[in-house]
Amino acid sequence: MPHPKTVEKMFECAGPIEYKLLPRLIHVTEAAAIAAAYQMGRGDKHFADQVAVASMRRMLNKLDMQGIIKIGEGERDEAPMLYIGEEVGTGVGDLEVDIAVDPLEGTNLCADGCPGSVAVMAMAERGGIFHGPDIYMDKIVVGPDVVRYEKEHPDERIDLDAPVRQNLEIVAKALGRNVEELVVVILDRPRHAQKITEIREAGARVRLVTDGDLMPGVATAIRGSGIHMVMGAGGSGEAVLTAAAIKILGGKILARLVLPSVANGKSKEKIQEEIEEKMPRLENMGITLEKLNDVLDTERLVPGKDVIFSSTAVTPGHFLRETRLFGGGDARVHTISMGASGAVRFTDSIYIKDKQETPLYL
Ligand code: VTB
Repeated sequence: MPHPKTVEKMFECAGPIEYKLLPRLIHVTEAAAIAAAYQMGRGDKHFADQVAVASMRRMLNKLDMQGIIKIGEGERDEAPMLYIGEEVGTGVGDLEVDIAVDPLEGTNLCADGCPGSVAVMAMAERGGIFHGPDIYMDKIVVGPDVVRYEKEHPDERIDLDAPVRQNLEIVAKALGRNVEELVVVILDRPRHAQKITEIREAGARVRLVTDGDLMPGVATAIRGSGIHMVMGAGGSGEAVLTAAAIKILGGKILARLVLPSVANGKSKEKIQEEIEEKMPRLENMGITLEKLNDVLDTERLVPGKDVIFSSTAVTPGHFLRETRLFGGGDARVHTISMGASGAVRFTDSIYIKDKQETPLYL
């Protein structure tokens, strides 16, 4: 179907989740971001996460839906709430919704008052979000220009197993740039030392981030963000959330599950320990040791049709302004939200407490 040209047609295209829940989803991530912003820079990442989780959970439970958390805070962070499998929503109505959530992506960044922490959530119809374990995913994320280029040049495709240089050359051609002009975001971890060297040797520029490679993934689909590609292994939940946004924006992610002990080059014993600890759970999800190596593309990670996504910055973002707090509980938040119909919003919202007292600035 050709892309609808008018707002009216787009309105008709929106599925029930986008139509009914996207306006609410924005409030969910904004509430969590404001809660976290009060804990910014206080050095307590667990508490910052906890208030964001609690806020999100309260907001989710006000929504008329039968929601299930598919990607949550269950295993890796051992946070008390919004765990995988948790049911949320009032249960009223017939909207059956799968949810991926990271109430505070970049907890360290928030606790340290550093750029890059966000509250983020995605939703889709039942079965529309990858049901996977909270381990790592190795991944490559690129924007829509690369997808278009691949369609025009079927022999030149981004490949998770191809040499770094080859992938960079495809991205450069797709963007009409030289490899030297590309910026690749990658988590600053010893496990990425080799990849970082290869990116640099190929001539591209690297932006290392100490945490939070989810929003840089989204940024690959936004011209002017200065980010052209994301690579490397990070949280699998973060990768699925990236996939939700990148699917809506027409970009692409390729990912592969990997056990943290393997990615981080731990000893044979440690790897064996992790296999014994995690594989039974993984097998319950239909992921055997062989399947662990499957390449998961955007469609596998987020097969949903009625997908929505919202992210609100807590601290300054790659393309979002931070949450700002004023007197007496007033707050100003910057959010990117979007739905499968193609409606993408950057919203600058002000929550005023006292209408007479609060000055409103442009
Ligand atoms: C990444 C990053 C996250 O965890 O997922 C990372 O995107 C996982 O890697 O922001 P490490 O175990 O090496 O930290 C975060 O940094 C936090 O969830």
